[in-house]
Amino acid sequence: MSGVLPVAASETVGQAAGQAAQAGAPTRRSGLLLPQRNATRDLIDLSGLWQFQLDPTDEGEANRWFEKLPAPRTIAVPCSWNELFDDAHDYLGTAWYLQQTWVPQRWKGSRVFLRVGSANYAAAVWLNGRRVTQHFGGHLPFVVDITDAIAWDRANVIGISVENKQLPERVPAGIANGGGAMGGGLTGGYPLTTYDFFPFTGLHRQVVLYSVPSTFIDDVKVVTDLEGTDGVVHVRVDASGGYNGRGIARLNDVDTPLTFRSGVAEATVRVPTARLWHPGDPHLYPLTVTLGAGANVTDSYSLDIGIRTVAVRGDQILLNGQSIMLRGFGKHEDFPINGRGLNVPLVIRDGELLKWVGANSYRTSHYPYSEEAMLIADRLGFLIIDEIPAVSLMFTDSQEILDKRLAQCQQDIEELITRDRNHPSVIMWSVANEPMAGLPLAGAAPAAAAAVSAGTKFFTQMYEHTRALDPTRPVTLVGIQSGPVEWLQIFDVTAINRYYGWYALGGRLDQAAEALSRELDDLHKRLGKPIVLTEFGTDTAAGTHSEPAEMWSEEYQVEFLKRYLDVTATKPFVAGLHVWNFADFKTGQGIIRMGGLNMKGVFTRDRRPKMAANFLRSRWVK
Ligand code: GCB
Repeated sequence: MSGVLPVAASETVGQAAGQAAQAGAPTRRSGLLLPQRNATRDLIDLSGLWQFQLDPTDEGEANRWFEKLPAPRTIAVPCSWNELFDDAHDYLGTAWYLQQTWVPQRWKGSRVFLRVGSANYAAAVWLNGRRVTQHFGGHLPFVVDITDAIAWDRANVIGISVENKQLPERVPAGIANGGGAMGGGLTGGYPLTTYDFFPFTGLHRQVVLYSVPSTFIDDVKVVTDLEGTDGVVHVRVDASGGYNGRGIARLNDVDTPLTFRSGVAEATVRVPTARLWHPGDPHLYPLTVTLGAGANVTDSYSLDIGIRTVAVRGDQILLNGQSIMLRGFGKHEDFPINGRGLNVPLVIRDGELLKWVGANSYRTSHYPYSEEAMLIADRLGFLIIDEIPAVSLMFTDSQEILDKRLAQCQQDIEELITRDRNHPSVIMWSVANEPMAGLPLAGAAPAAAAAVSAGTKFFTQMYEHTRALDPTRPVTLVGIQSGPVEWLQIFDVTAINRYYGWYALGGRLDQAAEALSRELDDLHKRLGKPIVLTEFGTDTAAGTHSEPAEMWSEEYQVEFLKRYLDVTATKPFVAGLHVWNFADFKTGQGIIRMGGLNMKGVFTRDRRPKMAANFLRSRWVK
């Protein structure tokens, strides 16, 4: 039986690894609870039109652009800026966002927080001319207490600077030397990045103000277990200010008393003959926790939970004690115009299409997705491999740089687990995608021993850190083709990306299938763990056809997928198949990405099915 999760790092100064310390209030790493409105809490969503200005010479701070922009234009929040303005298409430097809002008088006496859902990559926030916080790392929320900086008699001015400079110490890392002799990114493209997806930039999710009572529920942690047919739900509630008093955990209309000591209360609630959460029946139970009880409730917070267990036994992944096969995709948050900005209708549509094609799972490649996406996964029953933005980490870099990246990765996983741990859909954490001990696809060249051992040290630390934060879920790392097996060895589940038949053995699908089969058997023999193929796919120009099947045609994509599905069907240790990719997505410009697109989608960028989508549906829908 698993215990209640330990507390995540709390009250951490909002300063990332390797960044010079700057004035700013603490950014809280506990209490990333999704803000909600109820009898004791309120919120103002600042989504909509903001003022905006590019700052290519980084003069904004000195000239107080956080109070007034000299030449503003209007932008949408949330949204990436790149597909809105032609002069900002490839711009990754600093830009400024400005908004004004009154704070209602009825919030006086409450604590008020400002929460930024995702600013990619680095952001600093000013309120009424005062710098209140900063944050490094896109895709995860940060929160700052602004109670003492609020003006009650006029509109409050919120200024946010955002930049996505591709610096080597960041995660993902930038390219240090201007791209070397060829002046290109990892895939030869522009902008210069170490990954192929487009480096969309901006305020990507909502900016909200929310109020809570002066003593409030700061965090809720739920861990579920099974005893026979009963569900056992461990609830831990953290309250602010060392609260000592009573409360209630109401699960499915049954009240369990909570007793807080020094701000912490724990309870174990039994749910007789529980309806377990799983993809075929993603049943959710409502949970509300309160401070105080009856007429004296001073704060409450509600969420839906799923009762389920996840485990790895031998070479199987178990959901509720039963072996489960993950069927689905690697995805991206990507759509025309919005870029990586939150697009709620798209989250819903993708959920529908995932169901239509018969998927039960996906990976949040290559960064954490929106909280809306996680809620939809809970409700529709998708098994999520939840990944931090650690894509293409290179271990031939200096120790100083590796140390800075490690600190950023640790911050990312702490924030991700704090945000997502209560989602039943999340079944695994992924701490990296395709780390490298040398140039990619240099298959024949043995990886440099020093780089392999630097990576082994790095990933052992990441594994241990992640397990300490959440002992209830397996942890994985997604390995690149020809990458070091030593790194895979550290993790609970072997996750690998393979492109036999595309980047290797292109056009030779029979040989590709044989190579895949051999390597899977070999890896299983060496590691003895479940293997998830987290990427396999071919670029496919929708509407291009050929007989016999040739690369880039829809027929080739179908044939390729058929081989992979057939080979893996004979290997019971293969516990998951994630096709790369769910949909075509935007990349930089380069000679291997026609039209600035990665076309390995089984749907087009605007979500029309290619032949491959129908093929997968014919295999996956029972
Ligand atoms: C990979 C990467 C993914 C790329 C993909 C490709 O291995 O993990 O980010 O998009 O290959 O299509 O090249």
